[in-house]
Amino acid sequence: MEVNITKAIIKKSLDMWLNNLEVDVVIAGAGPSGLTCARYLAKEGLKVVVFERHLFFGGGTWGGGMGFPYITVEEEAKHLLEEVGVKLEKIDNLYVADSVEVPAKLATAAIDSGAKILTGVVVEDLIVRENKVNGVVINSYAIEKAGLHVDPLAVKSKVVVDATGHDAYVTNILVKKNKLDIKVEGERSMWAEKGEKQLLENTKEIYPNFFVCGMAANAVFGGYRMGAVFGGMYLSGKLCAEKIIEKLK
Ligand code: 48H
Repeated sequence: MEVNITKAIIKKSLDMWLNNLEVDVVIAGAGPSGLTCARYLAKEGLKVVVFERHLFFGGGTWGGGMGFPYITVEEEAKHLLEEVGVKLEKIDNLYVADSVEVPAKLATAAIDSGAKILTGVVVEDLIVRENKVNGVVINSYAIEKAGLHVDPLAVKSKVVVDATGHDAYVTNILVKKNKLDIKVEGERSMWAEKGEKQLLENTKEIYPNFFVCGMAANAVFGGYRMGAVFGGMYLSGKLCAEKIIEKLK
């Protein structure tokens, strides 16, 4: 029995990794923007892998607002939660959703659409050839956390999306290691309405084959933070997917 358990896991993992070494899109970060982006890309039939450093998906959603277990979403974005079956209640001009239900349903929908979410994997670098991004360099987050000197592996992709949230981690690495003339501005203090609008303006391809979405997009371009309103994150993820689909057509 013990050997059968081990064999089943190793065989399945090996097949899965071999099947995901060359994909259409790699998304770094399984927060609300990354999960939404993954769902829309996979729905189009694209091969999508989401690498998430933590063992859980959902990014900054679980804790709601200051630990109160709800998030809010605006009218324009509520359909993106309704599509995945999230229950909403209107309070004043906003809709309120359960902060545990939302990531669970976004991830389920992304997986059911065909996206592969791999947790415990950190995107630590990029493959860049002739001024174009060609894939990502990955490592086990446990190895990184332990500070072990263990060399990474790599996955090839046509497009990479930075959906790593406030730190815009992957963009910072891209800029630093490739000496790019891109300034990562860092996000600004809270201004909900403005920050939400800026998310959409800032969701774009900022280097050949490299897109930013969600809070990472505002961090790159110096947009405002918005607190526990998430409509912009879902809309940004969807817009990013639409731009990638257009590019890969
Ligand atoms: C793999 C990584 C890496 C890496 C980080 O922070 P997120 O939830 O990001 P968004 O942009 O989808 O949503 C932002 C939202 O949650 C938020 O923070 C809001 C609305 N804030 C407003 C405010 O005022 O504070 O998710 C990013 C995910 C996380 O799960 C990280 O663990 C993961 O990316 N991640 N995964 N490789 N190098 N870096």
